[in-house]
Amino acid sequence: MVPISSTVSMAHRRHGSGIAVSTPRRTSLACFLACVGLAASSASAQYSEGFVWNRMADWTPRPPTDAGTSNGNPDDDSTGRPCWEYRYTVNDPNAGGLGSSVPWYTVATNKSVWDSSWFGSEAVWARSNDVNPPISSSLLTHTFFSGNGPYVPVILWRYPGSCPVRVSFYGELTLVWSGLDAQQNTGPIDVIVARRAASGALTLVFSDTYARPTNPPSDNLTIPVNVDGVAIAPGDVVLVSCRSRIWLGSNWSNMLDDGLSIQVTRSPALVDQPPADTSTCPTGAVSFAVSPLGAGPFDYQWQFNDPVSGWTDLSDGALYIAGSLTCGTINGASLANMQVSLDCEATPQELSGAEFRCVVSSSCGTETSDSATLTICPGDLNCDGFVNGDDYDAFASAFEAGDLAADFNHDGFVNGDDYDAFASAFEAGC
Ligand SMILES: [Ca+2]
Ligand SMILES: [Ca+2]
Ligand SMILES: [Ca+2]
Ligand SMILES: [Ca+2]
Repeated sequence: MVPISSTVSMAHRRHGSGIAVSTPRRTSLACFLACVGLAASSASAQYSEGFVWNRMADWTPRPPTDAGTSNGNPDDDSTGRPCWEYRYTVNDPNAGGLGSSVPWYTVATNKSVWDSSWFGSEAVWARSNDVNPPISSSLLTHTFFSGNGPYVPVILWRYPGSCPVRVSFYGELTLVWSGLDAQQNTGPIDVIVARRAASGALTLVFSDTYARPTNPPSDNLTIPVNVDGVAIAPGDVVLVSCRSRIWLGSNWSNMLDDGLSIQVTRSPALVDQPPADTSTCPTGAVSFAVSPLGAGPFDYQWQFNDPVSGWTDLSDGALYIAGSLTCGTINGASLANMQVSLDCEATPQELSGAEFRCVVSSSCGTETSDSATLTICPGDLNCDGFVNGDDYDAFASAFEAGDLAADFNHDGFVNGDDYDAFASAFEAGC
């Protein structure tokens, strides 16, 4: 255990070390305040594109009567929904740093309690009154004394929305190597921003191990963060934490996270995986699939980018191109998985490169997936995925016999034009 006297001493020095808050963080806070107007409607708990969570801006002090309790933990965002939860990992002999089999942020956490005065200074969430690890409005601290640093602060951001979104994590984090023997606090620091899905699956959004700067020497290191497109569904949690790797002397490492913001960049986000590009032969069959994000039920509407009329809703049955030419059969135009069986009257080149996409809807709204491209390999006559001598032989024998199977340009005649067209498709390969 950390001696109380050491803890007191640490705390006074911690604030005496004078961590500067840089201008860019102030600027991002101002930007945040300007963006609050984009707040979501409170009825549906749906957050609009542009909405920003910033822990410092959302920080709500508790009344002194809440000291020693976890009232108000989690703290709420600017719409009044609880989301910022203050915790710490409990000593676990198996817990290690990034890359270990049991990294610290995967270990069970306990809720912190309100301490309205951290050794006479600012308010924090902590293990108990003046007991490490503290988390203030702007930073979290991993403290260690004589090789003992078993309590690591962990911030949990619990997504308070009822509909899935995609978010960006942007801004900066600043590490500060501090302590009574700060010259000994030279060890690297692990930093994580991780997403924990409702299923319990953990994904690192942002993580690395940072060495204390030596050239030039500095106690501070600012880390830019810019990760976009992270899918967040109801029940998901984001963990933010830092942990020193080497525990020497009576020291602590701070991470300022007030410059880190989470912004909604897509709302609602209903498409988890868009359809994939695919290729086939002129008489082949392919499927396009989209997987949804969050809870259903979902409606699906597949679309085709028609060369004449643009994006057009598909329905089961014949696939038309340019309004009239039948190019095959659609099955599952309103399902998550759609099959396209090709049989083009037109030359298959007219459909090659065609784009398909899916409009996914739920009670949260609508999202259109990215499009997938269908590539048709005209020279692959026997549909085995390759263009080789077998295809050449198949064409040559049909051509010799005057069989319409050799009518490569689909004009109703078998002649030299077909031979030339097949020859160039053969050259091109798949
Ligand atoms: Ca708040
Ligand atoms: Ca206190
Ligand atoms: Ca072939
Ligand atoms: Ca022909």
